[in-house]
Amino acid sequence: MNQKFTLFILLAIIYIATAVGQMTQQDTMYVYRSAEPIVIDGKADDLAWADAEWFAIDQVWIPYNATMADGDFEGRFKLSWDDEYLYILAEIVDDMLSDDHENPLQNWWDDDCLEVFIDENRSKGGHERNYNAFAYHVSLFYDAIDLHTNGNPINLKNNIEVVMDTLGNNTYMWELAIKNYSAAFDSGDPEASRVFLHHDKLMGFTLAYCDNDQTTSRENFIGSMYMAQSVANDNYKTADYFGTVLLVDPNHDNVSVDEFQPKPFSIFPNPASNYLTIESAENSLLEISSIDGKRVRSVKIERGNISIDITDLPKGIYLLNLTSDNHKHSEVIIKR
Ligand SMILES: [Ca+2]
Ligand SMILES: [Ca+2]
Ligand SMILES: [Ca+2]
Ligand SMILES: [Ca+2]
Repeated sequence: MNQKFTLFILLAIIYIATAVGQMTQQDTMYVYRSAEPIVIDGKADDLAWADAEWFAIDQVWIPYNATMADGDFEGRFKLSWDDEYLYILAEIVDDMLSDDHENPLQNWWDDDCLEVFIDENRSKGGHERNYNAFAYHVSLFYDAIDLHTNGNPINLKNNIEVVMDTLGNNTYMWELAIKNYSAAFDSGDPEASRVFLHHDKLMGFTLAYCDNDQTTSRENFIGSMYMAQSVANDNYKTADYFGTVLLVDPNHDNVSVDEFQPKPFSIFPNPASNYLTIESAENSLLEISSIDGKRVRSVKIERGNISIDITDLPKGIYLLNLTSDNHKHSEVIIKR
């Protein structure tokens, strides 16, 4: 078999596997750059949406694995991106739209809302009282509620542009443009931590819907990722179970088959206080340097998982380098 044909078969198998199976933490969603800014109007007529793949919102997390009546809920979404935004197009069927709490900061999860989970740098780890990741509850009134560092809800609607259009037959088209921020996000000065997107970037992402049908509370919570029962409602506090998105620019120079493979290294949590976990698919050399260039760690690691004790490092910013025979990876890490 020639190489191209083998590759075709391989891609076909991957495609079929993703098309029929549930999305798991082992899968990667390839998300293609939009050649032009997407118009946020709840209409799917932008060029980028034409070819983008649908992903299902079909995992009932609450009550776990419950069967929902026909027409109660159906959801699917597409993703795209450019330097400025991650774009979402979500088609939602919901038999009753409901928002019982006039104050957007009260029981925000109990009203109908699209819940967008984003871990900008796919660091994984906790995000309940920090901005290592975001869990935007986007309401029917376009509020975007997440938890603030003090544990109280905060409306981050400025981070998101959203329009929901009614298509009829209880079907609604949500279109969103989302600005991205690092863990240093400060709602008082958001631009200081703004992150722009680029080819080859890995992000943590999951989309969900909180469905309330005029009963004053959420009856069903449905998401795009398979979740084990014990952690089915944990996405709002940890990014460990988010899905993986790989941003691809088809016009990028040297787009090769190799670049479509998942990254060989994963480092988390970031920021970290005591231990860094390195997941490495290859034997490699790990080096950590302080901001003034002083090397503070140099460790040969074998493929698999390894924990690095960083308890003794002063708080601050470090550069971590991983070098294997085939790959080189650099990442800024924050020691808390
Ligand atoms: Ca549009
Ligand atoms: Ca419903
Ligand atoms: Ca993160
Ligand atoms: Ca509803």
